[in-house]
Amino acid sequence: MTEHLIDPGIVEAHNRRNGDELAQDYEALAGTLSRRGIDCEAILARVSALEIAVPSWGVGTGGTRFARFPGPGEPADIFDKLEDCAVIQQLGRATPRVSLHFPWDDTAEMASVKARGEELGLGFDAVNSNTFQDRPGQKLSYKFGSLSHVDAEVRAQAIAHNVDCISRGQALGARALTIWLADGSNFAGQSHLAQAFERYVESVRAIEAALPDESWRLLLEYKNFEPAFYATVVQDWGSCLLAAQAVGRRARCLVDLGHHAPSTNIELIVARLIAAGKLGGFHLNDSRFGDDDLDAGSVDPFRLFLVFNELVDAAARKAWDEAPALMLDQSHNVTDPIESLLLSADAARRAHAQALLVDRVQLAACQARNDVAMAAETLRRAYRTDVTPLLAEARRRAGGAIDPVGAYRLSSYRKTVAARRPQSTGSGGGIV
Ligand code: RM4
Ligand code: MN
Ligand code: MN
Repeated sequence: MTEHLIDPGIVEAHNRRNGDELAQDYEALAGTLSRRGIDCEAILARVSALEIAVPSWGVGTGGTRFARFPGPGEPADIFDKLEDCAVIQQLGRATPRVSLHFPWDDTAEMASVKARGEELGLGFDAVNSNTFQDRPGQKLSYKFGSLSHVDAEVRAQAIAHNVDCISRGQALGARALTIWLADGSNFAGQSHLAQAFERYVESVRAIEAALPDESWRLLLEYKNFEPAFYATVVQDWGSCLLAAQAVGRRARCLVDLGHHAPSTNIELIVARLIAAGKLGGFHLNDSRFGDDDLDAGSVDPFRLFLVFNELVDAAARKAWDEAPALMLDQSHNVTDPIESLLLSADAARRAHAQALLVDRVQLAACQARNDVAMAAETLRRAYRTDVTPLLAEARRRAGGAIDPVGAYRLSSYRKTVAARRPQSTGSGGGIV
């Protein structure tokens, strides 16, 4: 029996109050879709099956390089974080797994973390390594890089950390390791551009060789800049693809939506990675300038839709051996992280639902006759459809809340945990 941290009676009462209105809205939507030849129930089933992992670091308040302003009741350790993630799953029913980051989350035995996850109805997604910071007592510094460092001993230490992350992941029942590498240079001439990349690939090969079995994935992130502003070792999808291809079948590229220059056509990158058989996963978020880590779909929901449109199209064409893993990767600086994650999971499912509504036969016909206006309109028509009742109905049927943020506020969960969790201090900057 799953332990619920919010009294199910609160969710039930809230759903009762909103139930009649939802039933009417859902019926109206089903009618609209049926006129278009779309079975609303079939879309609902597909949307309900879409699972998005949440990052353990996302439930804490993030910050900028300048400051962090923590809210009340911040999680202090991995067990607090699991509780907040369980609340998100209880209300939203879209996020059944948590992604851990090491060493940030290695404050406890993995067996007890796994057991607590089970009690709360949570599983574990990809584990994340961290060689972008030094930890207290660490033998060698990552100041000048880690997996691509000029010194083989530093590289060996970074490889060993990643291998340790894999065994932690194994203990949790995870099946993937995600590597985001901060390595690079801040000055022209600081490092040898070609050799740094070769060293990185060689290190990743050693990590890949430590994966437990064929079902495991090694997800490689790329990022255009920061903290290496002159030249990042894995700075774009091209470098990432080269690395994934050099390393082998289990290595795949991970597209973090925020890791691109503004106005980059990310859906085109997605299409290319699918064609190469190397799209392993996503870190969903939104951004204005760079790795802002804003809530998914909060700035440009149309772009999120266009990304999902590629995924739905690829699934329909059976263009991949497995669907990419989805995760949120956001920094919540001015909102309650639980609310942001609930709304972001909803945004992802919304984009997926809208993409499922695209009339692909009509789109293909428009493309074949170069009917540009109607091709674009075919996409926009799907995007304009308000699928809110479908998302709410999916949650309700799964035992979640019709309006998850409304139910969350009613529950006073934040106030309750703030009474027993020590107040976190805001001093010092920090990215997450
Ligand atoms: C990076 C990257 C990684 C995340 C860290 C915290 O920019 O997105 O996925 O682990 O931030
Ligand atoms: Mn990321
Ligand atoms: Mn990032």
